[in-house]
Amino acid sequence: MTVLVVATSNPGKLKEMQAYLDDPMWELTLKPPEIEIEETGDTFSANAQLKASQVALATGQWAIADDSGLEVDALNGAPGIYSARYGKTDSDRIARLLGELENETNRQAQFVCSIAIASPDGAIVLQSEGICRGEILYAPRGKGGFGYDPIFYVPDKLLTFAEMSPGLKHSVSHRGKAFAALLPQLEKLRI
Ligand code: ITT
Repeated sequence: MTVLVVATSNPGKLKEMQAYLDDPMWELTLKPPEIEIEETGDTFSANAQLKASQVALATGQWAIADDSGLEVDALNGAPGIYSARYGKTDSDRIARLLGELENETNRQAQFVCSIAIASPDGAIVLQSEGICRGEILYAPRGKGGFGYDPIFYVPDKLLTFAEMSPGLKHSVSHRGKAFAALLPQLEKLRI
């Protein structure tokens, strides 16, 4: 069993990542709260690499990080990599986004998730990305999930992420797709 430090402070993400990494090969531990990484990259991928690499170096263990966010077409891709910094709480962030979209009729958007895994020396050994297209509703719907889930509607499923079971969100979401691409590569590593 190899220790893998999950490099996130977001409890919603952590819960999903734990479900995807439910494998006896890994002993998951949480990033110590005193390790704070400044997200200075200008892409999801750069920030995921930064978080994984810095946490691996600081702990001397393998580390996995996820950088993700919501890109809204009518806002030229905003909030994008600034999704977490769009407000203090999930409801502030949702209110700001809905305010900026107001009566805009183009509600097309996508969630993006980039994942990186670093070895204990900080080197990035694996990376993957997943995208899920959807639409931004005019008002929140549903109580599940976290973050922007209540306003992100997936037309194929007729549900918001917050109305989906964890299993359904897993099968369609940006994070689910990124993990689906990553897990076979991870198994090949055989650390
Ligand atoms: P860590 O960096 O500590 O992992 P964070 O919340 O700061 O946590 P990010 O910088 O990657 O993470 O920001 C992601 C933002 O996008 C944050 O506001 C999330 O709530 C939101 N987000 C990401 N995935 C989401 C999902 O599946 N559903 C809803 N919101 C999501």
